[in-house]
Amino acid sequence: MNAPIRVAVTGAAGQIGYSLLFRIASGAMFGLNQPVILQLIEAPIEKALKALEGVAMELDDCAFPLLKGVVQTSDASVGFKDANWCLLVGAKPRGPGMERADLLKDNGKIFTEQGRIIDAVAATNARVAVVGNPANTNCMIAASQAKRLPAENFTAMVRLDQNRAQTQLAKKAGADLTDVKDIFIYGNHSPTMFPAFAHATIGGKPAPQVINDDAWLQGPFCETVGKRGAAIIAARGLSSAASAANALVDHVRSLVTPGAVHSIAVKSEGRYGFDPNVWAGMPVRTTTPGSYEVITGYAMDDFAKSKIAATNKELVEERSFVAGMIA
Ligand code: NAX
Repeated sequence: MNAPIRVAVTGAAGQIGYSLLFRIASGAMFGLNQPVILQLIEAPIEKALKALEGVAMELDDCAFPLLKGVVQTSDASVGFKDANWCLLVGAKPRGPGMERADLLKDNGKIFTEQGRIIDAVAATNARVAVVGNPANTNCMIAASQAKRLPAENFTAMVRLDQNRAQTQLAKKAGADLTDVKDIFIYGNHSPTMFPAFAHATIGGKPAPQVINDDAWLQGPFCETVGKRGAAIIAARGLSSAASAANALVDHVRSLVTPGAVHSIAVKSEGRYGFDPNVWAGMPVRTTTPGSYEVITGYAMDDFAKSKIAATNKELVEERSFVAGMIA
């Protein structure tokens, strides 16, 4: 058995937290030989902290063998202390009539502070994964505060979009889900993101050849994946939570599994035509646990280039709204 690692989770009493924490504590994220200490961070709101107490009681009641401790706090410098992984789930939701620019700025304040504190108190070489929306831009803001931790340690989650795309392709092809490979998400975690179907394979053959319906791939497929979050809200009355928690388990699990190929949002450095300083979804291959190399060299046709240009434009615009917050 390894020594326990510390996993900090913000927004721990929220919807996603309620699905996520039990998966981490059961070993789904870091494996069955890896004990964990959960460091749960909530906003300094009485109701949220009370709810967090209840979640911690339920964690106790699960008697998870791998769970070696639970910290509950609203103080980020306590919650991120010595954390090996910082999972930034908590964020301010968009209220009725709220402008996108205001949402970006309000969340920008949260992620500026969290980025600064993580850089000051988290473990050497801590990894940060951002889920709270707007995830790509929040990740960029947090990373901009870091002087000690390198930018590549900060990733944002597009795995839910990848998982959604994989399932849609399998259903359309009448194939088993596990036969669908190499479907990667480019750009923002928003309806503009691009699931690059041309590079996917189904049963080892190119997905466009198997599906044989380019109009569906370019139209309904991209639209269904892009607007899936809104469809879940319309059906459930609440945003995706269990599937988002599951996607974060997958995001981190893939990042600690050498050889795994998957999509994460990283600092683009100009790859695939993105602005060099935005965090954009793209394919990576995990090298050593927690580290990865971006897979470059996938050729993009005109359709793909136009989709990437659109999602890049949105990321650049988001950055312009928070320009004053980027250190
Ligand atoms: P909830 O509103 O249920 O929970 C959020 C929790 O965060 C609340 O308990 C709140 O008190 C807490 N919080 C707010 N500010 C905080 C701070 N400064 N420090 C610590 N905790 C803080 O939202 P939930 O459904 O759990 O969603 C969380 C975030 O995930 C939202 O921003 C949501 O938009 C985003 N999502 C991102 C997805 C992705 O694929 N990247 C998909 C799912 C989800 O929509």
